Amino acid sequence: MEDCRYATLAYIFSGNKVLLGAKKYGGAKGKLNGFGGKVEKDDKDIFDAVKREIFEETNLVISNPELHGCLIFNQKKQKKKGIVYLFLVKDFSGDVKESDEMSVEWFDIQNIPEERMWESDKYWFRYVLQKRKFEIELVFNSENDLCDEMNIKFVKNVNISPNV
Ligand code: 8OG
Repeated sequence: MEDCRYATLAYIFSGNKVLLGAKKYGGAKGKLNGFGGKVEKDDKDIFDAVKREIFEETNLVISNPELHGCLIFNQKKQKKKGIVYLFLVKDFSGDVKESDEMSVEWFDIQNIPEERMWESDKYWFRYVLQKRKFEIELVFNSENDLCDEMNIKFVKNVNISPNV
């Protein structure tokens, strides 16, 4: 069986704003992103996992996360795959508070500094704002910094791996 690492990633919307954060340390330090992280063994499913991560990283309690995307990351020289389930969130309560791990900031969706995001997000981030559902496979070179290939498919419903 393939060795996969499963994670979640959520974009929280309020009117014409989206909540983004930047990691405060590690390899992704300073990169603007949605909120999420590894699916843990105690999570019931990916929906439970994304709720937990959002609470940990933003202090918001969310409901009805909508599964809108699946990002499949492949590295050329490794068998290991990363699968990230992407969610849109409109229902939440509580006050946004930043964590030790990430900053939090609302951005106008017309005015997002995309140059502060991961390089390969340019292939799909616009579809998040358009609220389209998609599955995308990104193949990285051996240095794991450049995306050499990508395949995107728009879907009615995002497929969830039975192994997650
Ligand atoms: O727990 P951990 O720090 O590993 O979580 C990583 C988070 O980053 C998780 O929400 C999934 C997300 N993520 C990747 N790769 C990429 C990427 O290329 N672009 C974006 N926007 N997010 C990513 O793991």
